Amino acid sequence: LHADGVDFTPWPEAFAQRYRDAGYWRGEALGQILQHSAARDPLRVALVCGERRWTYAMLDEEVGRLASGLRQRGIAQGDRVVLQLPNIGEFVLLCFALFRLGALPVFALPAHRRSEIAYFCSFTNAKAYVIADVHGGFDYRTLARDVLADDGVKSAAPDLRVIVVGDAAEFIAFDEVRDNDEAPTPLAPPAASALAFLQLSGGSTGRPKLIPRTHDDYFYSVRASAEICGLSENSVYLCALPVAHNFPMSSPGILGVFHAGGTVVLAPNPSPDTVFPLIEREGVTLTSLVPPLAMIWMEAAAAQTAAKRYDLSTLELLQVGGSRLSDEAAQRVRPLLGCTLQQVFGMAEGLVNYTRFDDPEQLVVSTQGRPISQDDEVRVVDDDDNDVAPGELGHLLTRGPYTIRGYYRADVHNARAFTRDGFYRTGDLVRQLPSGHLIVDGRAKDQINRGGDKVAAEEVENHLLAHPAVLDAAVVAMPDAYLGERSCAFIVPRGDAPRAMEISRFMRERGLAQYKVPDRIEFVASFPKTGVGKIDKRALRERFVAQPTTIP
Ligand code: J2J
Repeated sequence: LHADGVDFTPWPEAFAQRYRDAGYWRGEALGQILQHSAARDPLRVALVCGERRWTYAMLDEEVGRLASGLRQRGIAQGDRVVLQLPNIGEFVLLCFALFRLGALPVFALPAHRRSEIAYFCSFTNAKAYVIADVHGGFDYRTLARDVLADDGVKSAAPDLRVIVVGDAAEFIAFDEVRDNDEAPTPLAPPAASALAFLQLSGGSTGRPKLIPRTHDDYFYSVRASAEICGLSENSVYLCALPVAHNFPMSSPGILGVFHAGGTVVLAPNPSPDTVFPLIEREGVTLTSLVPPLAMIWMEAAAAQTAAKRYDLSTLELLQVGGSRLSDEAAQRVRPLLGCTLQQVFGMAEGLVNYTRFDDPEQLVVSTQGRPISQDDEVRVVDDDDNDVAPGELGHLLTRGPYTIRGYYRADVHNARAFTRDGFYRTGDLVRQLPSGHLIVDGRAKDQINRGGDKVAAEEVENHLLAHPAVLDAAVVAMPDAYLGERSCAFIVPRGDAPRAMEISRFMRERGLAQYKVPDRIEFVASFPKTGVGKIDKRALRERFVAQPTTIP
């Protein structure tokens, strides 16, 4: 366990009481989302994955068997399980099975590699690691072998079991975990005030931070999101983003749709070739995308010919978030896709903002929405934490009924990432309009937002510094027409500069997710410095402002 035995920072009791009194926290565990909907309408289709379909009753039954089977294999309440699956039905089954068991999924992304996964497993003392055999041309069993051989994992997660969906090789097959007994043992539901899972932070530090969310707080954000987005049992949601990400999971995402009793359609990838036929076949009514994908979909829709045209007319709502959508792109959504746009500005730490259906068009295309809850407290402050004048640009601080009060096992970092009175320092620069709507206009955190994929500069810099020919390194964002930003590593070499290719290969060999490998590498003799002698990243970034670059 953690040194002082506390894994997360609870809300002060007065706040917790207020959130319960207001009806936000209802004492229900996330597993009940499925059970409620199965009781209401057991025969409705809950989940579609390729040619496979599950009704709510089937899903509920299967989740119960899986939870029981996991329990028999020694996974108990409170245990951590690193879940790294693509958009397949088994993700949903396992996620709910772990919720029902009270074990905590750690939501890794398919793009993560040895460096990230070994860290998640060891840092959380994980009991199990779940993968698909092969996906997107990558064999995750090879990754699992590397993870098991990692010294940190061996000592911190000594009995890590690997569960594989598909061909399990020497590992445990997912199909064998299920409890086949006539009546699988019912499990005691976890307390709603307990942790439900660990989500990943975009982060700005050397190691990714983990976000502890409780059943109570997350359930509230899901329920309120489903209401704001008008979900019902007739909603058909296409999950095209990686399902483990907070946006497609909860804003309102798959959990919101299951809560409303609608249908979730999992897309294996977000390309128009894959999703347009799915939208037509399943009568999809809403989906969520990051801005670069929204732009690709719009182009593809505009390019549909009379001879080969998919019917997208069922699509009512396109949610866009994860990074800033330009006003120009926002204006094109309805003309090109024939649906309503909703901007979503959220974060896995909590606060989620939506533009509303009755907002004037001007607000929908030019703002990133307003908070879910009346009890979301938002402050916009200067560098000294003083409130700026209304409408001025400043740092966004927030606290509320579904925003964490601290990262998982991170006391030292928490002292910096949260104010003393519990506001989360989002690292985003915003303006707030009198209506409460926020406009995201920059970032103070040392992060690159690569079309929604967050890259912590310090994490990449640490890997670069491990190369013998790198004396110093600074990773900054450069503007990009397609992704919004890409990453550039400025490197001061030790002696002769190595080739950029050599650095990229080194980064991959260190087991870093591909999206974190710098898009561009520049060797320089020295770095510009600020008055106090720190690397002046602003000056480095400004080298690109003159000529935005796109690298195919
Ligand atoms: C500008 N920046 C944005 C937006 C997020 C819903 C939607 C997104 C996320 C998410 C999420 C932005 N315009 N519309 O969890 O539930 C940047 C901000 C923010 C960070 C959070 C959800 N929407 N961002 O993106 O945890 O910088 O969550 O602080 O991945 O993404 O990233 P993440």
